Order: sequence, then C-alpha cells, then structure tokens
Amino acid sequence: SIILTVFGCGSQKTVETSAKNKAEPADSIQERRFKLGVGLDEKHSEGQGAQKFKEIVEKNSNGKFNVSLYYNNQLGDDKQTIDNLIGGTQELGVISTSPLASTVKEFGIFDFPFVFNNEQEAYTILDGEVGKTLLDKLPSHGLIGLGYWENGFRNLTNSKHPVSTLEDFKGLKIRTMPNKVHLDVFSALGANPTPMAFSEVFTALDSKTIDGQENPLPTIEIHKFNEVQPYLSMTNHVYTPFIFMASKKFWDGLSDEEKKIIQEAVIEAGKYQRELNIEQNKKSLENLKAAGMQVNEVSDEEKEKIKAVIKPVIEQHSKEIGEDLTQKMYAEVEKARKK
Ligand code: TF8
Repeated sequence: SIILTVFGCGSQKTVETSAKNKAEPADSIQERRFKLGVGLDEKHSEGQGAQKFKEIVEKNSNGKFNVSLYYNNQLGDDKQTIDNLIGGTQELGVISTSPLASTVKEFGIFDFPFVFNNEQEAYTILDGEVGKTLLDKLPSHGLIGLGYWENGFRNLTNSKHPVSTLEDFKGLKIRTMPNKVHLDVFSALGANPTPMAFSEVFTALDSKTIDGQENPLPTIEIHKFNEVQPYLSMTNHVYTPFIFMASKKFWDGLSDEEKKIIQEAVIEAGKYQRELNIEQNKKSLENLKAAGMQVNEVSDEEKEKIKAVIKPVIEQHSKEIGEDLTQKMYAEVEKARKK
C-alpha cells in the first residue's frame, strides 16, 4: 500500500490508500475455485471447449478464478450433473439438452428428428429467441443456462447389419439417451429402444446387451465405439445441442463483474468449440472409414418414409411441449432457409 502524507494547517494527516482501492472494480472479483464437469473425453471438442473456457476465465479474472476440469462423466453422467448443479455440489457443467427435457420439458423440441439441415440453422434457433426462451425457464429449477455448445448431428451404429431403409430398424436393440422423444421415435421405427447413461454404453455394446446406439461421429470415434460396432448408418437424424449451465446456488453468490467474466467466457469458448466440432466431425468420418467401419447413407426417399412413420410421435410431443414454441422453431428455421 502507498502512504500519502499530507501536510496542511499544521497538522499532519496521513491518508492511506491501498493498491486495493486503486483497483476498486477488481474488488468485485474474489478468489474462487470451481468445478466444471463434461461428459466426453478431453480430446473431444467438448473437452477442448472446457479447456478454452478455463483459460479465458482464469486470464480475465487476473488469476483469481481457478477452474478444475473433470472429463468423461467423472462428476456423474448428464442427469447426475443436473442434480449436482441444483444441489450446488458442482458449480458448472456441460450436458446434452436431451436429459434436461425431464426437468424442463420444452427442451424436448431439440430431440425432434430432421428439424435442422445444417449447423447454421441450429445456431439460428439456439442463439435466437427460441433458445433464450428455454434458458429463461431454468432459474426456477435452480439452474442457470449460460449458452449452447455443439454435440452435433447424431448417426446410428450397430453390430447387426447396415440400416439403410425404414425396415432395417426393426427389432434392433438401440440405446437412447434418457429422453421420451428419442424413446418414442425409435419405438415408432420398430426398434427396441433402451434408455441408458452414456458412460455405460461401450460396455453394453461390447457385451451385446444392446445392438446399437446413436451419437455424433466425433463421439463414436473418440470413445472407440467403432471397435464394437461394425456398421455406421449416416442417418443425421437429430442435432443435439450441448448446454453450459451453472448452479443457481453458486451463481447467486457472484458479483455482476464475476458473472460477466463467466458468461462472456462461455460464449467465446462456445464459438471455438462449435468450429472445432465441425472440423472433428469431418475428420471422424474419414477416420471411422479408415478404421474399417462399414458406412452407408440413407436415401432421401427412405428418410421421407421414416419422417412419415414418426410424424404422429412428433405431433404428440409438440402438444405436450406447447405448439407455439414448436411452431416458432419451425417457422424460424424456414425463415433462415430463405435467407
Ligand atoms: C449421449 C450424449 C453424450 C453427451 C456427453 C455425455 O449419447 O450424446 O455423449 O451428452 O456429454 O448420452
């Protein structure tokens, strides 16, 4: 601290100022340690995005924030993460929106198949009014939604046979995320869906308890599903967002300055993570083919048959979730397509 001695009127007044006062605005940043859990491996763009987030917040808080990263569901799978955040035992987490639909049913609209033709259309919805409407529903459940990252377009793998027609789904034991829309869609297709936490999927595939699963290509590659799944069918049936959330118990204790640092880092790291995920998605397709997976496309004609069969399921879930939100999403996608 700096001692300023001021002489005047015969009296000596010492005014002590401290570097602390000079950095008054910085005062609102306390020393904090927080845990950030992600479900996938650090090599996956989800893990890389978490590292980017850590770098940004530690730098922008002048080292006062310290982020501990936990990969591969170390703090619990997606559903457990929701409970940890609500309970306040974990400060930050990134999960797929699908398991969140059991807590906030409106998130189920992102599980409707074939809504988006590409990532840009998904970003338009996620970063627009529909995405914000959903984030605004979280605080009443003890959760703070800080932004959407990218899990991506999901494709089907299995150990029985290529799936290139509607018929081919019949009887396949497919693991799905714990999400009603996914379960109902795969049932309507004639498959035999089982909800399961992500961390149990590899073992279940390896022991043939289930025939197949569906995930974006980087997950299939980085989590080595190709070692136990000979067939990859490019269904691109659903685009799953990741959602970066904070525990409301943790968040409410932060100053505005601290919230700003974390919120801006989620957005900046999210841009990086989305770009990296698109890159990884391209590389993973080449790598999975090179690793010997038998890859097949699904024709537009067959996709139309699939859409027809699942239409009643989507209509039913649209009613449960709320027609306005669903219609708003489809209308905004149409608008984006016309640009
Ligand atoms: C799934 C999801 C997961 C991700 C990951 C756990 O199939 O796509 O891979 O939510 O963060 O469960």
